[in-house]
Amino acid sequence: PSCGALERERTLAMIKPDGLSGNYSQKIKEVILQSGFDIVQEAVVRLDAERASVFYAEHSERSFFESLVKYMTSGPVLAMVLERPDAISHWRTLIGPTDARKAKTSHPNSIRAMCGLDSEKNCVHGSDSPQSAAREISFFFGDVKSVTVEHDEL
Ligand code: RTP
Ligand code: MG
Repeated sequence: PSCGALERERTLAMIKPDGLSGNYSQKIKEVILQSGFDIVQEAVVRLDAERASVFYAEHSERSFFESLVKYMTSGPVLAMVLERPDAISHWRTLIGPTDARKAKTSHPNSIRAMCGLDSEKNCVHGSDSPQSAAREISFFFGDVKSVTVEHDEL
């Protein structure tokens, strides 16, 4: 249907290990709810190196990859499915630029300005496209469409 801006959309948000250990979850959730998102699903997850590498596979050739995997496995993360119209780009705008140091000067009201440290330890993640959102939501919460029921369970 062509309901445009009113159509609800889902994105995958994550509070990274530094955000959780720094006790920013409540503050970040307040921003989420005040911004009109519903938190559809949430889970605290501990990623191992293999899972973190799969999540960030698009960066596997980058010089920062090893350090990124170490960071993402340094403690548990909080994964959330957020829903509202235009959820993907709205959440990306709220979190601010990748480099939290830049965020503090150019986007002082952003979430990364509030709880991030530098270009790696930036406390939150957001899907960057509908394709990424679909992949990342199934990464954490499973793909409902692909669930199969064994015949003898029926
Ligand atoms: P994210 O995927 O986590 O939401 O972040 P993003 O789109 O803003 O940035 P991206 O380019 O996808 O990078 C993924 C994560 O890798 C770490 N990073 N470190 N040391 C560095 O130069 C560097 N660059 C990126 C950050 O944790 C970034 O969020
Ligand atoms: Mg990214």
